[in-house]
This record gives sequence, C-alpha cells and structure tokens, in this order.
Amino acid sequence: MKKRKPLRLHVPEPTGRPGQATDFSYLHLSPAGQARRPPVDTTPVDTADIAYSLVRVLDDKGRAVGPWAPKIEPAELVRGLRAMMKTRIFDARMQIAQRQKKISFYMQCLGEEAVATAHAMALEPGDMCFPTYRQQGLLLARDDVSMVELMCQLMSNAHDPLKGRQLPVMYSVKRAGFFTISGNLATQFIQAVGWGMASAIMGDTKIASAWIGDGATAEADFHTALTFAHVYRAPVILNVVNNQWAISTFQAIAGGEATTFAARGVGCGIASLRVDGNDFLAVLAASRWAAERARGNLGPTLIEWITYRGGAHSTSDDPTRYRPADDWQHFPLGDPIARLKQHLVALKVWSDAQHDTMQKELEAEVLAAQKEAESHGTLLDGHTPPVASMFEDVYKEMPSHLKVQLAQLEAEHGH
Ligand SMILES: Cc1ncc(C[n+]2csc(CCOP(=O)(O)OP(=O)(O)O)c2C)c(N)n1
Ligand SMILES: [Mg+2]
Repeated sequence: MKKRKPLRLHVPEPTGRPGQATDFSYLHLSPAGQARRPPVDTTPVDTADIAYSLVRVLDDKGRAVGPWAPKIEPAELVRGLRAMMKTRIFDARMQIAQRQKKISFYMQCLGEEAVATAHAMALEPGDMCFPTYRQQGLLLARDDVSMVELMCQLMSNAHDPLKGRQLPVMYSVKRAGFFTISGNLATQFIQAVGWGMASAIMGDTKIASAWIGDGATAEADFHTALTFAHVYRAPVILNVVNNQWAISTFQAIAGGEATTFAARGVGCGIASLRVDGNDFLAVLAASRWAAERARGNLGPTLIEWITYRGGAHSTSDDPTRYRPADDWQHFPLGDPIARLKQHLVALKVWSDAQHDTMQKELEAEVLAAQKEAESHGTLLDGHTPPVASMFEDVYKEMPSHLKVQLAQLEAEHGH
C-alpha cells in the first residue's frame, strides 16, 4: 500500500510574542480612499471585495479622502473627539479606582474609542444597541447619560441602578438604547436580530445594532444570528470588533487568518464591510450606510471594525505575558483620538491649546462625577444595597420558598 504522510492540523500562532516585534503585515490594509462605496441598495454579493479590503477615510496627513468621506460639520466632529477623550479619561480613572479596591472589576476600551462613539452618532433615538462590555463609548457619547450613574453601577453602591446584581461594567440603560449587557458572549447577536425582527413585525421604524468581538464569533450564536438576519432581512447592524485579541487568544484562532470576519457576512448573503475602526470618519460613514440600509428595509449589514485592544482585557489580565508590551505603539492604524485631532487641526478648526483645555475640562468633569458617586459609597466602605434586596424584583409576588429563605437570612444576620 502506498505510504502516505501522516495527517496534521494547522494551529495558528500570533505573529508576535513578548520580546519580539509583532509583524502586522497580516492585517492587509488598503490606502485611505481606495475602497469603493456601493449604493445602499447594493446586493450582498456586490460587497465581497469590500469585505476583503479596508474602508478608510483619514489618510496619513489627516485629510478626509475618497468616496466614504462623510458630510459632517466640524462642530459635530469636535463633539465626537470630546466623546472619545471622555471615554478614555473615564476608563483611566475607573481602572485606578479598581486598583484602589473601590470597585471589584473593570474593563477599558483603550484604543477602540472610535468604534462605539462614532457609531452612536449614526443611530437615532429609540434604536437599540446590544453591546458587549467594551462599548461604554455608546453611553459616554451621550449627554443624557450621567457618568455618576455609571460609576455607581461600577461601585455597586447604594445608588447602583442595578442594585449590585450585575458585574461592574455590565450596564443596562434602556432609555439610552443600551440593552442590558450579558456576560454570555455572542448572545448579543441573536438578541439583536430578534429585537430587530420584532420591530419590523410591529411595523415600527427602530433598528437594532449588535456587537461581538473577534473571539466570540467562534460561538454558534454568531452564525445562527447571521442566518436569521439574512433570511428575514432583519433591520440590524452586525458589528464585529476585531481588536486582534480575545484575552490571550490571537484573532487567528477564531478564524481571522486566511479570511476576514467581514467575509463571513457575504457568505451568509449579508452586505459586509471591513472598516478601519480607528478612523472616526470611516466608522461614522460605514455606520450611517448600514443604518440607512436597515431603516430602508434593504437588509442587515455586517461590519468588521479593525482596531487594537490597547489595554489589558480586564483588570484580571496581564497582556505582557502573551504579546509584546509595545504592540499598540506599532499598530499601523494608530490611535483614533490622535487621528481625529490631526484631521481637525488640518481643517484649522482645532489646536493643541484647545485640545489641552478640553482634556483638562474633561478630567475635572470625570473627577467631579467620581467624587459624587463615591459619596454614595464604594466597595471599600460597604455602602452596598442590603443583602435582603437580592430577594426582591425577581417575582411579582415573592414565592413561599423565597419568603422562608429571606426569614432565615434575617434571623441569622439580623437584617
Ligand atoms: C460564551 C462565553 N464564553 C467564554 C466567556 C469568557 N470570556 C469573557 S471575555 C472573553 C474573550 C472575548 O474576546 P473577544 O470576543 O475578542 O472580545 P474582546 O474582549 O476582545 O472585546 C472570553 C473568552 C464568556 N464570557 N462567554
Ligand atoms: Mg477581541
């Protein structure tokens, strides 16, 4: 019998490990302005080339170039810059608060601020986002969501609107179109598609926006959601945030090596774009394009946002153990805040001095919010909701077995 070579599997490896320089050539970048902008009523298959290329607007000199450059007033862009800066400052302070044991856990979106803040500007009141824990920018971009309220949730204190029942960061702000964050990854996708379908069944005009990370696309829920979204042309935007890492697992392990995450959408009959997620203008333009499609009954859009997780996965993670510590500095798509600032300076509507002033104002605003939130208690001083409150709000009428347990708790702890 013919002797055959033994079979073997391919196990993708990151292109950089601690002590090495990462080879980012795997990213397949396109120059700014090069990717086509198809009409919003395009067929899904006609987006195939864009799912393998990269929609970019801001070039290296900070100029807005090409067919995707959005129409937007400079004042609106300054608002976007402010939202990104506010998000970064908020994150930095809450990271410190966790190290000071005032909160138990935190997750930053350092380096990914454009993805959520620019998207927020493309949605309308009543639309519903189904975010993961890294889209706090959706909330911080809004003037009607108080930082104090978010911080009270993080501190699980007496003013925590969720009464300490959710992990810090897992916000729920219905009035701001921010669906309760679920720690069970990828559930966001099926929930959002279902919500969008319900909106259409009711004859409403609101759309849904779903969020998932590169790693979580390996979950079955991701694929199920794509099938339903395609079949019923659900009014939904399907955001895949490819920040290169899923904790210590490189995005290639989730299937980003020989293809793109955007290409998954095309394969499922969904119009798909691969977009520079660190380019505020590109995020805004692609989000508007997808929102217009959803609102016009033209079907779902999948968008892969290429970005980089600049910080640790969470306060429980140490990325220097699995990737080069200076990776972010070498990431070819740069820093979204620096890039939008460069654009505004090039437009002559912004300056270093204005930037510094805004930075200081925002730092003061975040600090003041923190002081106020801390006045309602932190993890350190135990101003948490009473333990007995865990029995409330579950059932309309408390069932007898819970009444027994509540009585037992009160007898044992004197509450
Ligand atoms: C279904 C499920 N599996 C595993 C986890 C544990 N977990 C939490 S975050 C995470 C990594 C997710 O990475 P990615 O989807 O790329 O999102 P990112 O954190 O990079 O934004 C994992 C495995 C979880 N929360 N839910
Ligand atoms: Mg990731």
